[in-house]
Amino acid sequence: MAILFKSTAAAQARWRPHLETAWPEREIRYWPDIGDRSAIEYALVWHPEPGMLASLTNLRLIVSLGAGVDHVLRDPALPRGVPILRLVDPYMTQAMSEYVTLQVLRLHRQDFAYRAQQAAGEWREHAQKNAAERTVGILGFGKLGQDAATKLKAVGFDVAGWSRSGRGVPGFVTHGGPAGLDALLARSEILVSLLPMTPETEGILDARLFARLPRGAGLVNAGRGRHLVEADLLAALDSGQISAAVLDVFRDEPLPPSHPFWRHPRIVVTPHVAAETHPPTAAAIIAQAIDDFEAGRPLANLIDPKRGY
Ligand code: NDP
Ligand code: OXD
Repeated sequence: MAILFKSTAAAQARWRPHLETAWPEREIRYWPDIGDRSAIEYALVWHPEPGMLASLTNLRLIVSLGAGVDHVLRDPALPRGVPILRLVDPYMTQAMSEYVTLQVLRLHRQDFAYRAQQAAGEWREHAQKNAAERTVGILGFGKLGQDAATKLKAVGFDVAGWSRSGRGVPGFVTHGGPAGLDALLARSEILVSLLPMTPETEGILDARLFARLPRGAGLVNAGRGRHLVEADLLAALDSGQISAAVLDVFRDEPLPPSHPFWRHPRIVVTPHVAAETHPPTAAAIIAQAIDDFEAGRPLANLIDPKRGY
């Protein structure tokens, strides 16, 4: 029985010592030196090449080396019936909440305006609300969305969430499905997207959605780049419907050097770092999940391929 690890060379160097500590007794094979494919029962992957997983004829479990699974589900040859586990790591969740809190505060405290004024040497005050007077809406009220909401609420923000089911979350107003989206958008001066990438969410951050936000709303996208219709964001910034945006994820990563987002005065770009995987904690979580799987214990974070997340 062997475990395959497939990610970038840089990620492999970061993960390797932690995987070997987590599984001293197991054979771990690192892409591309994978040997006899039929011996591989577990595949730990980030952006596997389409068809690669199907070539592992005795595969029992696919583990995403990230919270999102869109990079696995995009494979048209994905072997049917092999369960897919995603990474849920409290260390990563904390990282995302730190990122969201920083960016929501940046928008709330009008940091874009003050940075521009500093560049121009301009001393000018703007009226400032308290956090309790600022409404924040979170698209995607799952593991990451709920934790970020809790931390934003602790700062004082008035936070509500939107999910597919609209299931209640103690302490928050929640909205669900397409019918609940209007209500969430209408009350969100700052909109944070922490949605997974699925056929239903692709392109959701578009002109139609921006038009339903209060004028001058701020946007944070840390879900996936393909949620955003880039031209619609640029138009909404030009018109003032969106006042500023913070983007961590992009349709093309790395973001091409010539891309207009890099130099836009009201866009902050970060290079997909909102919540990086953290091998010291993640390797132990994955090792425990595989032990549970082998012992027939239920796994908490299996995804539903039909739902797409
Ligand atoms: P979860 O599966 O825990 O939560 C997903 C949430 O999105 C759920 O609330 C779900 O609804 C909701 N949702 C899914 N589809 C729809 C839809 N069509 N309409 C409305 N709501 C929908 O995922 P996580 O919180 O762990 O992660 C979310 C995403 O964050 C990841 O998929 C990934 O893309 C991104 N991410 C980005 C990182 C970064 O560094 N930028 C790092 C880690 C993750 P319901 O509750 O009803 O199921
Ligand atoms: C993830 C990510 O999905 O880093 O974990 O984007």
